[in-house]
Amino acid sequence: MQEKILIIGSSGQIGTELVTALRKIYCENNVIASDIKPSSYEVMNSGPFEKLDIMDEQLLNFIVKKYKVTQVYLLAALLSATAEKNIELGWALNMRSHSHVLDLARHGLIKKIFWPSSIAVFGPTTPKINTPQYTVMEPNTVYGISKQAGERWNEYYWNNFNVDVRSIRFPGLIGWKSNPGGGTTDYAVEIFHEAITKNKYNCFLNPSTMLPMMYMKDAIRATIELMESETKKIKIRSSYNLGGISFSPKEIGEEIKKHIPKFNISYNEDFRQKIADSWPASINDEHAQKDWGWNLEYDLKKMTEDMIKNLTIKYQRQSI
Ligand code: AKB
Repeated sequence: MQEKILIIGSSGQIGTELVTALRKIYCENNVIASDIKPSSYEVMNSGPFEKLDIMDEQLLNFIVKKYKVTQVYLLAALLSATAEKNIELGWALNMRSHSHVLDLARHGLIKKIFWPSSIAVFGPTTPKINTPQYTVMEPNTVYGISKQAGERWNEYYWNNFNVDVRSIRFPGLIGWKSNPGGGTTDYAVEIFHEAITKNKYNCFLNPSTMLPMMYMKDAIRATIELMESETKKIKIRSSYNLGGISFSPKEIGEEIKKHIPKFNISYNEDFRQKIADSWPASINDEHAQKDWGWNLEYDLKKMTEDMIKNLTIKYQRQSI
């Protein structure tokens, strides 16, 4: 049977790249991009796009039936920093969108769901180094609480309604195709933009804040590998830990300096420092490795080279 895939949140950090990757595998017309706002030129011009406010359950059902959708990737969410500024919207959007999509599967309209969780499910009482899959989880941000509740819903829908929902606890994601999206880890995206355009960056976290991060190419590959794994291999239905690479603002600054010697980083902590301090510094992902063969490709050096190369070309093209 031909898969028809709906991506909700195609204008965001993951969506921008995932739509293109899935269109290469499943063909342009079988991957429907959707978002409340238009997506990148590449996404808008390579296949179908539907304007969708994910709070509108009726419209979601209409789109799913119109295209005979079989799989949904629900990427729309308010990230940690943005959700702290509007807690009601953060909670409503993150929770309702999720239950709308889970219910599509429960009622037999779709067969498979991808829903990203986050390292934000952990909190200040979680062991910080090499954080295990199963551990204390007391998140203290709206975003983290919504992701933790979402993980519990995933497992509940799998256990009680056999809903095939798959999930990854993403670390901070770094990519060059889209702009930062309101997350605490987004300093590690902003730093590249400012290094290339201004040779300097004023970081909102302190120099030694270690956080787990991942290059977008690895994150997209992980998502597709998890979704394409045989059902029997998926032993964890809440969400899988993925480790990525751990570094501090000082360390990434030093790596960027190797390519842009004039680059200078300064520091001015804001409210996001407290969020970062509540998250792990590094993550243990042995379950993902064992269950579905996860393997990281990009380290800090390789990611920095690729980011600087591609972002520089992007800015050069924009200035022509
Ligand atoms: C954020 O910083 O809010 C996100 C995340 C870690 O999920 N990038």
